[in-house]
Amino acid sequence: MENFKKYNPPKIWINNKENGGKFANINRETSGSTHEKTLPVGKHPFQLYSQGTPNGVKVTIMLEELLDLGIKEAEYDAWLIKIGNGDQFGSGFVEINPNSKIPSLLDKSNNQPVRIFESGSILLYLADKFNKFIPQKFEDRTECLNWLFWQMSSAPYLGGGFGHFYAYAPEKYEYPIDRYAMEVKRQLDVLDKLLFDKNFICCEKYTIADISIWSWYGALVLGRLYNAGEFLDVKIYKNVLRWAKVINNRQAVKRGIMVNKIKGNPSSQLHERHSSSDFIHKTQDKL
Ligand SMILES: N[C@@H](CCC(=O)N[C@@H](CS)C(=O)NCC(=O)O)C(=O)O
Repeated sequence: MENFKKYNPPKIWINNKENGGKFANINRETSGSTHEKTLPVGKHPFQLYSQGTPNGVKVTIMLEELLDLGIKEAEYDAWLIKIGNGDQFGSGFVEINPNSKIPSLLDKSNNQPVRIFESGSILLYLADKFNKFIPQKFEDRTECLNWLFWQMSSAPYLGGGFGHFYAYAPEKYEYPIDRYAMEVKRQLDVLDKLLFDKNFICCEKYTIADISIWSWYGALVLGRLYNAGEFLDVKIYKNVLRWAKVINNRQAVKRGIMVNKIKGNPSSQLHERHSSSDFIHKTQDKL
């Protein structure tokens, strides 16, 4: 293993060095806020504090889908939390999510505002609240939740594992890239087999399972994540690709992926969203 630095762990790990990784300046081993910062609050029932990452877009896609069904109660203000600047460690954000990760949502439509964090929990909350994008039959709901939980536990291998070592680590190391590439390809194979004779992840309906899985694995096969499409040879996952393209064509998805986006073509970025008219003059990034 020539290109892998040898490391003898000390008895007790101490954070005493700059590791040079992309997020080294914001990573800490302690939780809690680093500075006082009140969060802005708009006029809509939902206040979203997020950035347009794969976890972030799950929520904006879901809210835009609900609005496309004519559900006005799903109107929202989306505020940008720049995680690269450490906004997730502001006191107001930590009150909503003590784990300091985007996305985080506040539902002001009740007497007592409700905080919701963890993208899977947010999707489930919105699906249950409006009875949409989740099967009603108990057995079907369970199958939908199987895949929602599958996504929540699988994506850290794709993002925190593969993406980190392939795209963000200061140097490329064969051992972790091999380990996580293998696992990500296995996950893609799981999905490809599942979608062989299906249009959607579960119960022949578009649900929160599709939204959550598309935001990571759909983005990956469409070549939008880590520039890794060729490396992972994603074109062999034909069923995943077919499914990803169908979802990519939904109007709510086209809008959802622009919200809180800070990368790519500037005209595809909507840093804050307060009204459906904010999308006018915006264009989706090309595949
Ligand atoms: N399991 C969480 C993961 C959220 C997460 O890792 N968010 C990332 C962006 S995709 C983040 O906020 N990173 C900032 C940090 O780690 O400080 C979820 O699905 O909501």
